[in-house]
Amino acid sequence: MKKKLNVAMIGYQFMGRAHSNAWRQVGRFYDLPFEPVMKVLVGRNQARLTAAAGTLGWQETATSWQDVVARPDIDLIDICTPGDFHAPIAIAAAEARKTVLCEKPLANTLVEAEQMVAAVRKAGVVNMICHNYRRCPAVTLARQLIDEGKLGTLHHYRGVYLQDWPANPDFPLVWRFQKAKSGSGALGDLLSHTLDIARYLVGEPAEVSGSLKTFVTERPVPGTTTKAPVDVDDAAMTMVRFASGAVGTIEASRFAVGRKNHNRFEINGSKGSLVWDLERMNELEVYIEEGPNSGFRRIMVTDRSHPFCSAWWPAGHIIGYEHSFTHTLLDLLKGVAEGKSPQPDFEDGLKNQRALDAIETSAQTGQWVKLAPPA
Ligand code: SOE
Repeated sequence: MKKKLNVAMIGYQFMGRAHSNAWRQVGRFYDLPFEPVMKVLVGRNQARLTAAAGTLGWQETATSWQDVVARPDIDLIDICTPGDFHAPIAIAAAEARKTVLCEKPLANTLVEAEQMVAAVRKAGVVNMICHNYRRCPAVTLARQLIDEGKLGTLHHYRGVYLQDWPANPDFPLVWRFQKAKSGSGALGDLLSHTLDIARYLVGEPAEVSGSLKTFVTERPVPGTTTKAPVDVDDAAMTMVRFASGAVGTIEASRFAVGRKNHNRFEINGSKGSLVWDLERMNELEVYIEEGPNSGFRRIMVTDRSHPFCSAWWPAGHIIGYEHSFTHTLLDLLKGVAEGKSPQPDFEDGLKNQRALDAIETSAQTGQWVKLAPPA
């Protein structure tokens, strides 16, 4: 009999659904050190919460996250709320000696992110931030190829993350358009992912030159025709000078009409290049310089030997977006067993946040902003 690990999850919208699916699947496909138990789902509206817990598979519900964090039978807190709740919940969870998993971006402000890192360091608890795209098998393979030196010296990172869901100016002023709730717009929501992939594959950014744009400056308050101001960006762009000497561009937009979830990067090194696109997430395009007939080739990253693939289907039987969350939980649970935070952890979240903060400063001043060298 495996030891049980009781999980409480706060929030049950899109990310809560994705995490719940992963909690349900992870132990059915991978041999885990623990048996995760979907113990408590936390939210504010009891009727909606009860319905969500039934659909998603949680045993109990609770309307006070403070009570749940204090429960001695809860081992792990999974934070899927809007950004304004990340810091208070994560800090309380760390103080209560729970393992903490937190959705991205880590916090709404740099100060909060620093406080969160201080709390998990002091408590010595295992912690992780959910940048799930690192664990798409093709992205993990990209890292392996880079580590093996197949690309030589890295020169360029070119990342885009494009969506279009609020391009209509009548789309309501939901929390994602309110700085107090979300911290920022496309910057924290989308660019943070592409930046995380850049940090994972290319290394630390040393300097950024950013630009932010809000196209629709007021939107209808939900359920009314009254408009109120939008105080976050709709699009965020940055040039990056990496500490390694590589250079990059990252662009994120919610106004790329026709693009639903276009998350793509290209990396060019002295000996080769890599291209990945979430819309074809099982494939990695690889170019290795080998003379006139080198050409790009397409690797289907579904062989048993490929990262995370041994537990799924026979080669060629593709997996999807949701699997990246299952892989994230797999590594989190292994981390709990070893007492070691898997990457990306809160420290990574803080480094990401420093870069987001620098991009905002640069957008305001029109100057390049240097990031402190990694501690
Ligand atoms: C925004 O639309 C969003 O849901 C992000 O918040 C997620 O992190 C991203 O993976 C998909 O898009």
